[in-house]
Amino acid sequence: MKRRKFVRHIFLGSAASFIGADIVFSSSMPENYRPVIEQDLDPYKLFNKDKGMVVLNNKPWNIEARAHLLDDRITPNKYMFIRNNGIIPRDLDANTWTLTIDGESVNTPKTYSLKELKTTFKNYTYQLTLECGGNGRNEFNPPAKGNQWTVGAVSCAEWTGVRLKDVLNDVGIKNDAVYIGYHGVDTHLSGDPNKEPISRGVPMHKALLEETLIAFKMNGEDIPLAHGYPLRLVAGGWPASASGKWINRISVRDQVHDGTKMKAPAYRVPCNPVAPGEKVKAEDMCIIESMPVKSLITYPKSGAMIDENQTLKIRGHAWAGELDVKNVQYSIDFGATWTDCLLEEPVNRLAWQHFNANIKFPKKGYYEIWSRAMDRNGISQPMLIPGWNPKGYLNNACHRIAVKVK
Ligand SMILES: Nc1nc2c(c(=O)[nH]1)N[C@H]1C(S)=C(S)[C@@H](COP(=O)(O)O)O[C@H]1N2
Ligand SMILES: [Mo]
Repeated sequence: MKRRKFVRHIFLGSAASFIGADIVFSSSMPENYRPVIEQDLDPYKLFNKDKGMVVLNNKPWNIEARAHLLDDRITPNKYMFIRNNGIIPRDLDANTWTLTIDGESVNTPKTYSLKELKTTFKNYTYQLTLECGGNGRNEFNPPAKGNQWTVGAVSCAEWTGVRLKDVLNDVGIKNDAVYIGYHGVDTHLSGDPNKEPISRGVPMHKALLEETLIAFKMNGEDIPLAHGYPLRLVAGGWPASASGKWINRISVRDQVHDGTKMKAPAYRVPCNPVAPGEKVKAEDMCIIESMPVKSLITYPKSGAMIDENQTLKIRGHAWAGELDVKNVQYSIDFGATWTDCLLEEPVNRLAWQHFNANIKFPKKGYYEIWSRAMDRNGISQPMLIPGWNPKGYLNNACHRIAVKVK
């Protein structure tokens, strides 16, 4: 599975608009050279993000939301986290964009133009929850290396595209198909055009689900560049690393996809629980599939002051990977007692669900409100922290906010 070989000036063309001026001596720029101004640019303007978003890393760009910014039912771009493993591509032209389906398990590879994809196959729109496998990593002890996400690496936008299933059917898939793997055009941090920053995928049963989309629209508009313009895979409910951005190729494999970041320890957890800090052998690490049940209180903002006798209406979202959420409860006494919240049905499968509750506090003082969701199979969020794992994935602890009653 060799990567397409091409070198180019990553930064020409649209780079000018990006910098706000022509690069006068661009013809003398080394190949793959990144003008230093990029790291100085204001990421909020660059990506149209709200000023409340938190930049965790600028090389590559990784930006997270905060709980109260995720209050919308459908996450708008300005509050959507950005997770990159490499360098965001430039100069992408939707008019000439193509997607190739190849791999051992297709008889004849086929290439579609973006236009063909949009017009040949029926378009579907779903709200899909995307959460980074490392969301919540900052709470693990001993600490895990990587972006120290708190709670904000999750979103639920409305994605429009074609079903991966329809496209795979059109190409024709052999019986020995096991997995699909995506390929995007972002650049490896080293600048080496033969290395991919990431190339992951999903098993066939997930690839063939109705909600697994090859998407070209987000919230009714072209997908913003940082989120995968002009074409991305969206496999809601699974670690968002499975949802490849800027994709131009999907390979149907006769084995578990072996692209970059498919091997242990990337996006894997110990198959069986381990003690905190323990070394885990590669063969004892399992690929993360459906994400665990989780909830987020998006109103009020942590630290809210309320008056005695005031009823506080809290609200938020809950999600549970491939499953739906059966109930959400809140506690104001550190988990000693729990009360049911009102929980809405999901708009569609794999969309997060909204909850709310009216809370009365017994007297003045400091409180914490904890939220705890339970999935369809009866599994709840752990109160504080789930099993430690080497890379700090899957922290689905109860969300907790502080409130002062005065
Ligand atoms: N091509 C490509 N696709 C990618 C990535 C990447 O670095 N390159 N990062 C993955 C990871 S780890 C996550 S969590 C999601 C983040 O999607 P977002 O930036 O649109 O929120 O994209 C996934 N798809
Ligand atoms: Mo991720």
